[in-house]
Amino acid sequence: MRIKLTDRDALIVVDMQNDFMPGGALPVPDADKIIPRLNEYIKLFESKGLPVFFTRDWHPPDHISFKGHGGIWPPHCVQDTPGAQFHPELYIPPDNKFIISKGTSRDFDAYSGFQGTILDDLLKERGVRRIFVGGVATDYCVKNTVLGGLSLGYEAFVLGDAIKGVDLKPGDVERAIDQMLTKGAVLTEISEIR
Ligand code: VGL
Ligand code: ZN
Repeated sequence: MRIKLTDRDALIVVDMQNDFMPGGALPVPDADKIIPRLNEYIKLFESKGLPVFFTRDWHPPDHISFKGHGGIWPPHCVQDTPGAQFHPELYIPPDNKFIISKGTSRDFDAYSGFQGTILDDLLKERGVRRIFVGGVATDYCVKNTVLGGLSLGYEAFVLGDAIKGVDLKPGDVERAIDQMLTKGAVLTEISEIR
């Protein structure tokens, strides 16, 4: 299926932070391998004057998702630490980009970039109707961002060649993709997008 980008489209790059990369606090296998492809998408959207949103996990040091504080995850993406920075090779455009921090309050977690943020308002202000979503993790924040967008009425495209998952339980990634498609998302890749 060929997809032509229009002025109602936006790119959402999910959580491409050091802690989610190999060697980080909560590594997603091969997460760094998708950076070149994500950069292609980012430059494509930039070249068309379309907005690019970068979500980031941005937790306080005692966040409830952390082991010892009620959660299941090792501490990760603690505000203002190197692990919370975007991977240095990720291309961040100088203009028309937005950083969306989530999971910022101690007592709430957010797997969706829409949860507790102004992402929906920023998209609506710009007349965005279709979101293109890549990043990590397929089975957590990518999935929940796509499902959140769909339930808010956006059309959602999952960038199949620019996502990586955790697969804590084998099959989680496949199930996550299936769930997104069942709710109406479209799975696509760079060769289909113009
Ligand atoms: C994520 C686990 C915990 C994600 C964030 O970005 O997918 N996963 N916090
Ligand atoms: Zn987190």
